[in-house]
Amino acid sequence: QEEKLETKFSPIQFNSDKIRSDGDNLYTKFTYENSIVETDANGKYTVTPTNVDYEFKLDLKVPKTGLLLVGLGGNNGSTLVSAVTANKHNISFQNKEGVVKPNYYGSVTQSSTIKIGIDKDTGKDIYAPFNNIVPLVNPNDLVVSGWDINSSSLDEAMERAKVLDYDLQRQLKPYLSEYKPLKSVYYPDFIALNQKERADNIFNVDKEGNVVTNDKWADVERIRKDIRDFKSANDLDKVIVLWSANTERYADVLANVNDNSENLLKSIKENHEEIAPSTIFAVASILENVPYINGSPQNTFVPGVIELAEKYNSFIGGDDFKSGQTKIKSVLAQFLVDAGIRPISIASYNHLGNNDGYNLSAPKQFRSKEISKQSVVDDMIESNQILYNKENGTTVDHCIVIKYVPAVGDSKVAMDEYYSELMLGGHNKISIHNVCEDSLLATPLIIDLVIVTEFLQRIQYKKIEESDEKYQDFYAVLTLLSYWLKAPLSKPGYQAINGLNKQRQALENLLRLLVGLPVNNELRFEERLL
Ligand code: NAI
Ligand code: DG6
Repeated sequence: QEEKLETKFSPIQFNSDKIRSDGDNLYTKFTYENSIVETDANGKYTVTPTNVDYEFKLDLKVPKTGLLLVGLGGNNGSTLVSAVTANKHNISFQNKEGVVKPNYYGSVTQSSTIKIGIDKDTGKDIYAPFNNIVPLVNPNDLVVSGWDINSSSLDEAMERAKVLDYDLQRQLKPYLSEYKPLKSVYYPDFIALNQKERADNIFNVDKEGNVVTNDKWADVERIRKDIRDFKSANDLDKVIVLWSANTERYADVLANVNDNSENLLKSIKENHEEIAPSTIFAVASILENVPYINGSPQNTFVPGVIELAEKYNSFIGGDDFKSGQTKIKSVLAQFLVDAGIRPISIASYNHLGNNDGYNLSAPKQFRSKEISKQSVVDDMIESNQILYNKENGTTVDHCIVIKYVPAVGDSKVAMDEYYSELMLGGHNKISIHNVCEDSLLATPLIIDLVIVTEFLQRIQYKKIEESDEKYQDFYAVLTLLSYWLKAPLSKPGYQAINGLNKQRQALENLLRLLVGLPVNNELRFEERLL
């Protein structure tokens, strides 16, 4: 039995004999329990419980962290800088309902709690703030900058976005006017043609100001330099790059082009047409060993990019923020299937009037979004062979419609109909009308993605029984970010997990195990056994 540790890293005292600290790091012993299933030729399962002993090492020092947003001048970008500024400077404002204090509602790390145990006397569940368990970056301390193909300063971008109440915009204006997006890479073929007039802040232009796409390696080098300059100018320990720019069309995945890391680098140097701006940003980030997160649906993470991230052990995560309609779907569809009810069709419509909607009104960009919105129920269907099988069918009719309606601006309207089969030929229809204030839902996700990515960089592990004493980092594809993403990128060969509750459980249990608590269960023997 090891000595009890005084937990200075948290306001909570964790009395676990599984943890120790040398002041700089927290070391935790954890037994990972699972069960391995073997299926024989007749489909019979044999299940064997397994356990593996690990030691985790968490660096307790919270680093000075910078965030570089691609698409800084967009609705999400300007709302993110507004949120951080309002919270940092404690800017309250007046709306028609009274005074509103700044907050980070919608952020799991800042505004949610996790269960830490049950009360000693009453047995009642006790919850603590998510960010009280282990040291995490405070979003107020993030240094934010980024690129945009549009030159507007962020006060102008905030006004253009029409997301925030006027009284808040008025107070934020002097702060936001200080933010000017860096010049960016623009390859017109990848985003909608209707974005062309916005593109006045580009570095890949010739002397006459015409866009050139014939030196893509120079574009990588330029972004790499921007990352390094930002880091040194702000004296940062870490930088994270996150794509919140327009949705691009899918890039074709081609043999000898982007199918492995070597071909990918060669194709960039040869200015191949399937190299997108987002590829340039992802590759630059990986080569700088800076995490890169994709908040949009395009397939930036082609096999060559994933392999490059693996080689450099540089973190990547994506795709596409899961903010409103899809977040509800990742709860509701899971609920229906887990309840033994058989969804037959899901029809999802939405209309929105912001620049994202304008870009998505072009067919190729819509297609990227359609793919990411559609994939969200795949694993749930596959999990239940009583409901989905050869006889009944193995799919749900899943229809995605997005329309651009300028009048509704950033207040996206999402309407869904879930049509399901019940017992003995019965049917159930659930209709949802959901007004998503898009950027106010998406911005807290950006904060969480950044804070959790930084945190994951501070965790290392080793298997206890192995003689090799070296601690390792997590695998390069950060599937622990999937809670916030519509089409979670997974390790090649593994299936994406879409259910929101499963995604959240993984995060909670990671925090719990690091402080020496058992993984969460709801067995509640205190009340259920005599
Ligand atoms: P937006 O259209 O307001 O902002 C995008 C910004 O990216 C624009 O300012 C544009 O000028 C800039 N941009 C385009 N190409 C660029 C490049 N190559 N380099 C640098 N900047 C570039 O869009 P919004 O609402 O901020 O959304 C951003 C992205 O996030 C979109 O792809 C959207 O589909 C995705 N998303 C948004 C969600 C939301 O709820 N707001 C949820 C899920 C995904
Ligand atoms: C229309 O679907 C625009 C999109 O960018 C969405 O607003 C965004 O992808 C959020 O999607 P969801 O399905 O999580 O509300």
